Amino acid sequence: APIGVFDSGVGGLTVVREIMRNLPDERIVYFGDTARVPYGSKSKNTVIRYSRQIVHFLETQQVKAIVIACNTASALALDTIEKEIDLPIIGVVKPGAQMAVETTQNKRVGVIATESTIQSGLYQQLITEADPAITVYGKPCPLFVPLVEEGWTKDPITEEVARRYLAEILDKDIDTLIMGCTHYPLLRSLLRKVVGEKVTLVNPAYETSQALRRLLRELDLENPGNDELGRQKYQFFASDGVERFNAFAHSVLPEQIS
Ligand code: DGN
Repeated sequence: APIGVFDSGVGGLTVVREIMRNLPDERIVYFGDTARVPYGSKSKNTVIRYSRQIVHFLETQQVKAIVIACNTASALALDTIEKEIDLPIIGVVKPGAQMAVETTQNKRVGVIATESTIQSGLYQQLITEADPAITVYGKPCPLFVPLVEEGWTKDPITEEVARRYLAEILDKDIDTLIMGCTHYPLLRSLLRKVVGEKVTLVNPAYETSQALRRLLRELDLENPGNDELGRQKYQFFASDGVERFNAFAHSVLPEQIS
């Protein structure tokens, strides 16, 4: 059976990419809610309602586990949805928060994400629960999503935007920065330039692929990897704009999809 992965749109493909790379024997069914993106500025109730609908769709695809690739939906909807379904389900926030706790030496961690994710306080909460000595500095960076979708991941304009957004948290002398939104790992080299060499960048998409591997192993749900799936291996659904979705997918994923 496949892994169900969903996101508010195309950004969750950064999570798909990590699952493809790190769990190459697993099948994936992806749903991107491109008709209703962004989630980052919507209320908790709305994000829960949308997430619930998508989870029901994924259940009809006979998935064995679900990954909420969207940071906003992970922060706002996971705790509600996990009580409603029988399937194992994980989000991206917890794996990202855990890695930040393990990484920081000076106990000063920055989180950049959408407005809703920062406002939910979940990254902050999980980190300080794990280690109360850590201080977390959150900063919403709403302009990053459209800039990435425009393809401006190496553009001087995006770099200037990043400098403005990050000035405040870099002043706090953080040594670890969580890229807490699906799109931000695509800005990795630009962010590296802005934050310098001393700050470790945490990618929740990668950490989630590792958490998924542990979960599947624990529940004995790993795919043995001997079936011939061909094109069926990865399936993608979007609620609107399939052309645009494809174009973005081709720029993010390691292999061609249909
Ligand atoms: N996928 C969203 C997130 O990771 O928070 C970003 C896109 C959005 O819905 N604003």
